Amino acid sequence: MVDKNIDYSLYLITNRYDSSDEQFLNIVFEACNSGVTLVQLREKDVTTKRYFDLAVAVKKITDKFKVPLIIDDRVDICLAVNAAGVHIGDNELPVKRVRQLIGKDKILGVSVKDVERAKESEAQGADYFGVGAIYPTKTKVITKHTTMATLKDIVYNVAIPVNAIGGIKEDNILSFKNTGISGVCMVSEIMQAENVRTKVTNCLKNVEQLM
Ligand code: TZP
Repeated sequence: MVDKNIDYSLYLITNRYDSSDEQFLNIVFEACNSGVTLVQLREKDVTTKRYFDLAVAVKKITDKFKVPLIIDDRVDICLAVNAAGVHIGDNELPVKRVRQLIGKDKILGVSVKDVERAKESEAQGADYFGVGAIYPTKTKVITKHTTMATLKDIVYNVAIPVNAIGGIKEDNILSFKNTGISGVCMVSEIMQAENVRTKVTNCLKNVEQLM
């Protein structure tokens, strides 16, 4: 059984950019070794086999550090590697169906951009939300800007953890003070850091001030 008492505070979402698999896995290793609290493997445009192989390799690392692994979009990959959970966006299976497929013990994350969808997704079995993009991002993603006011509104209207995403950097983490979020999700700030250990350590210090 998966422990659902998850620490969302520093949530790393992966992107491989142009790195080799070895370089990519080294970054994930270093990030986990430095204290990220949750990892999401996020792959677009890869074959099922490639996604599975990457998930197996990443899970070896996350397991070593006892960091839960979430798989983006793909329920089948989540189940195949026995990941802690899956994260879905707007154009995926309905939240209720995903919950039925993964069972009650796995974590189900959902991207939401307004209170209405948040309430509906919560009722259908979501465990946490990712809300954004709060700040402009260069990471390849189909998203739209979400205001701090909307973020706070969602936090206020749901009982489950809400995490901010989009353009979050070491230097703007403190702007989330008093928003009530449970964590910050970061892609490029960590995956492209010159020194992953220093970056994660500094981000953790800032995140601690939010909680
Ligand atoms: N969803 C909303 S913004 C985003 C995702 C996956 C990308 C965030 O990337 P970065 O590099 O942390 O801005």
